Amino acid sequence: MRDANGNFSLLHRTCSLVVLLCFLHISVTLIYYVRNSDSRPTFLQNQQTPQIHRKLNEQKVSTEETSPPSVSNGTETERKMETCPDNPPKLVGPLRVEFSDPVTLDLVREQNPALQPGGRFKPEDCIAQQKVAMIIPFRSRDEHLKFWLYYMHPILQRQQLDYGVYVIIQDGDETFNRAKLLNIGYAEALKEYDYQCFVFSDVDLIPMDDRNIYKCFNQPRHLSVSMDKFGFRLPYTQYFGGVSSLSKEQFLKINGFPNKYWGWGGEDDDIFNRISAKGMSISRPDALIGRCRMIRHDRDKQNDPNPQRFDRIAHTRHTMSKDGINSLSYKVVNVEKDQLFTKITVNVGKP
Ligand code: UDH
Ligand code: NGS
Repeated sequence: MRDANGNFSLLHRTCSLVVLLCFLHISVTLIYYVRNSDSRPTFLQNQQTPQIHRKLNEQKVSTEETSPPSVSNGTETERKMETCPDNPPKLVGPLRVEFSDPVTLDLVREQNPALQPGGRFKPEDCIAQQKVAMIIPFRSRDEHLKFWLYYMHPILQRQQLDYGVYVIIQDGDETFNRAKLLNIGYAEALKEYDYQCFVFSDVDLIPMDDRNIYKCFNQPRHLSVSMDKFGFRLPYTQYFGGVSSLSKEQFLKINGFPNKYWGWGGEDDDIFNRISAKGMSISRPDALIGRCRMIRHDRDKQNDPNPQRFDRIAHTRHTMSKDGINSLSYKVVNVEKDQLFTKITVNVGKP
């Protein structure tokens, strides 16, 4: 009997101890949870409501390398909306990009019903961080332009940009002048809308990852850093060709781009020289996110390598204050507005 009593009392004490320990454990957990409610584990953060998710993204704004968000002077509804996040929620990451099956403009129009005339778009549920003009230098590359529009419109919409697409067409068949067309794109786009950022894109380059955001950063940005034709690496450190972005301030600081590079080559190196002459550096996405494909093609007519290019890039620092956006002259020949783009045909003169 004494044994049974002894066993019972031991059991009783053990149970009390277990209950006490459980109570202690719950109390400590509760206190810890209440004090740290903002730093819950990631799996919980991912299940939060969109509003909380947006807050988390907002906190990152100050640490990111982006330009300051735009100040909106929009409508009442716009004022109530929040700025779009740094990491737009609909991005999908790596993309399949290929050019074997041709696409039609009608298909691209059908697939992008949210576009406004001129290839314009604004996100519906938040205020875009930046107003971005996409500038494409162009002549006789219609097949490439269809692919560009087909791939880029959905990407740019997922990136939640307030953007417009400007195709700047060199009229006639004189020697091609890529950089001058880009200057014209800057000037013409600004006549239409208060753009703060300008993305300059060759028509034959498509990003392979939509996290490569086509916007502006604290330094001029080189976006096509990892091209298939160069084995997914930079051909040389100073390379600034293909796709780049500059804010209005950055563009004006370097007096825009040179107007005197007729024919192929060197104008992108001149732009690089301007940027470094003004004490800026190049910002780039990492090599994985910056992968892109180029549509293979033959050399264009009237765009042979420019024999003067080496001499010109040797003198950028002396020429850049006189040759640039401050000396730009051209004539607009035609403007065409489509759901997918604004095409501006221009007379750029000749060498
Ligand atoms: N561009 C045109 N039409 C032209 C020339 C150039 O639209 O006649 C535009 C187009 O946006 C192009 C960009 O200008 O993507 C740059 O042209 P580029 O000739 O400097 O560069 P790309 O990479 O060709 O297109 C480089 C020479 C290709 C030689 C190929 C030999 N297989
Ligand atoms: C350099 C050119 C750049 C050109 C780059 C890549 O040599 O303009 O090659 O060209 N600079 C000079 O010629 C001074 S590419 O292979 O894309 O045709 O962008």
